[in-house]
Formats: sequence, C-alpha cells, structure tokens
Amino acid sequence: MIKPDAVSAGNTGAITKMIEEAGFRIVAVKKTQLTPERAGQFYAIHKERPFFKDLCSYMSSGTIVPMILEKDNAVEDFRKLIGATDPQKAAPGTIRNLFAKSIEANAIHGSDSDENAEIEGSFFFAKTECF
Ligand code: FUP
Repeated sequence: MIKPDAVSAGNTGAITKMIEEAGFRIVAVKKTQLTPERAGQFYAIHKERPFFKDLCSYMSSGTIVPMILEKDNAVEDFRKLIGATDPQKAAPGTIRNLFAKSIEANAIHGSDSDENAEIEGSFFFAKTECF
C-alpha cells in the first residue's frame, strides 16, 4: 500500500516503477481512501500503542494505492525493497529511504507474512472483482 504522504507528493509512479523493476507483478491495484474506522481495522494489531490514534488519522488523511503483488519470496523481498519502518534507519536506495517523510508518514506498507498478505489483500480487493 502506497500511503497518503507518497501519493500526495506525486511519488506513486516512481514507487510503482521500483516495485515492477524489482520483479513484482501487480495483480491488483486501485486508488482509494480509508475512513479512520477502516484504518483502525487495518492496523488493529497496534490499537493499544500510543501512536494508534495519530496513525489512523494520518492513514485516512488522503488517497492511498493498495496493491496485490506476486513474486517468489515476495514478503521478504518486498520488505527489503521498502526498508525499515523508521526512514532514518532505512537502507540507502530503499523506498522508505527515498520517499518517506517520518516514521508515521513512511510512504509504503508491506505485509509481514504470507498469512497477513492474504488478509490484507482481501481487506482491499474482492476475489471476484472484475470489470
Ligand atoms: P511496518 O511493518 O514496517 O509497517 O511497521 P509496524 O507494523 O511496526 O508499524 C506500522 C505503522 O505504524 C508504521 F508504518 C507507522 C506506524 N508507527 C508509528 O507511527 N510510530 C511508531 O513508533 C511505530 C510505527
């Protein structure tokens, strides 16, 4: 998911290019906006954390671009491509190093397991989605 800071800064194209050049196939993509409630559902695992309320209001503050991506070893390779959560700690050349503004507005989200990728994919895309 490309987050509101990166979409509003006009970095959707540059980030998508990096994702494709790293060998990921984009299976599904759309532009949408979360309500604070939906953002809270997405990040429910963090609901007891002090940053949760700010995170929900930030995540619902603008357009996001969720995607379903496919690749061998996708979860691990994608997390390498995006870099550490805190952009100050993200390795040079990673998406967060290049585009994130702060630990909260950190440009992009990547699923942390195959199981969560399945859950998060279904959060944004219906399996039967077809136009
Ligand atoms: P990640 O898996 O890299 O997205 O990181 P986490 O699941 O640990 O955190 C989820 C989101 O919570 C981050 F993308 C940004 C936000 N966050 C904060 O705003 N402050 C923090 O101290 C930690 C995380």
